[in-house]
Amino acid sequence: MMTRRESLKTLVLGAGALAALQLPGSGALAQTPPATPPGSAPAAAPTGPFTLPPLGYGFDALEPHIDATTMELHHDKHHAAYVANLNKAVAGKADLAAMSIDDLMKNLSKVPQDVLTAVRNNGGGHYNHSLLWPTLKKDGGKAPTGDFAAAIDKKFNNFKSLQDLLTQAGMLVFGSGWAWLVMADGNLKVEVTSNQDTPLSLGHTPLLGIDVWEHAYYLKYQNRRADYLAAFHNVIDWNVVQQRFTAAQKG
Ligand code: MN3
Repeated sequence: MMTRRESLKTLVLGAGALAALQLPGSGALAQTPPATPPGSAPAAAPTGPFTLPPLGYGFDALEPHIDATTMELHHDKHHAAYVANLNKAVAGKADLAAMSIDDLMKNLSKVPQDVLTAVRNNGGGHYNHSLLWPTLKKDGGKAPTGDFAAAIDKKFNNFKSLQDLLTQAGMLVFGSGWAWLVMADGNLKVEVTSNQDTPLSLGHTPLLGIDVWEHAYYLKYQNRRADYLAAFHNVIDWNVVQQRFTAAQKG
């Protein structure tokens, strides 16, 4: 009998082919609506165990690559809504409320069906955005060094090829989703997820996520996702990504 993980079809870029990433669940689950539409939930005061982390820098810190209004809405409204809706989903479920967001996303199989979609979408949204903010900084994009650089060269030939692969992955996400650099079975890998699905639920360790939901870029770039992705490379803090790589190596 196949485990859930074995049944997943993950994506390997580089061969030029992209397959839809399927997270655990039945066809019925796959047909459930995508994650919370923008602005559909109020960013209410914390009423549960999960909280919105601070951005860590000013909304305008990433100008001109990512505009201040987008950053403010993205953090204060979109991410806040995922947190609020996740807290609603786990309300009255002490076992879920006691879990860390990491453990929750690693163990979707333990989440009861009545809140699985809400936890998957909003928990993923909370986790993914919490991972995103610290990887961004002004004047980013500088190539990694040391063991991480060596691992990149070994897997992708060179840093530029990795950057190109991440851009390609971001372009190939159909609709809303993320492009990722992850550690999977001890190896670096580029993959994509739909909606707010997270590599953590596949047993992978995300190192860098690129949000290609329209809410991440539409105000400044409208339909020009390629321009957003090109600009995004200028604000990636590869030092943080490298720290995650090092931690994953030890873990
Ligand atoms: Mn987003």
